[in-house]
Amino acid sequence: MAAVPPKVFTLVLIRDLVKQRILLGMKKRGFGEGRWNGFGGKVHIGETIRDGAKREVLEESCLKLDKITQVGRIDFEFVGDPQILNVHVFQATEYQGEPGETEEMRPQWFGDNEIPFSSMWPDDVMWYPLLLESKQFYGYFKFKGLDDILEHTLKEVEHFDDVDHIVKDCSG
Ligand code: 6U4
Repeated sequence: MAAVPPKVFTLVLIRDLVKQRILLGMKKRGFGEGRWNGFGGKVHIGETIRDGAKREVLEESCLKLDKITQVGRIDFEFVGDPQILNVHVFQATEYQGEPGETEEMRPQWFGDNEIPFSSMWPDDVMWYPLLLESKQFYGYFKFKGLDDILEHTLKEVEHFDDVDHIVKDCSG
């Protein structure tokens, strides 16, 4: 049987390095509903991963980003689902506009020391420390359901695969 190609996603964390705070959104619907998370979603065919990330931020938080930097790559596996999620994690420290609530997300700033991990995906408490220390990382998390992590790996990396090529199919 042919392997199921992974699905490519983005996740963007907007950080205010001066005020030492991070912008998260309360996911109001869909995958991850009821959890605080960065902004992002599926990359569309015909756009680059980087452009897909900026598009999702605009759609979900009303903020326009110019420069975003990749800080992480995380692969998620869910028991019983053969399709792996490849999530490209970016950071932005500058933006245009003001955060605004949308149909999908309700944005809110949190101090770097007050991140609401108990209302977030359970992997986040493991890798946010690397993000906050400006380290680049690769993670793999195997979930059972939406709450239990059965296995994981997390390591620092030097570089990432290209995120500026046009995505030609759902697997990037
Ligand atoms: P639709 O409903 O088609 O608009 P779309 O906005 O394209 O969906 P969405 O919102 O379902 O995609 O994307 C899921 C988001 O959740 C992505 O930003 C990746 C992120 N995500 C998925 N699993 C995660 C996890 N375990 N931890 C985490 N973020 C996760 O921090």
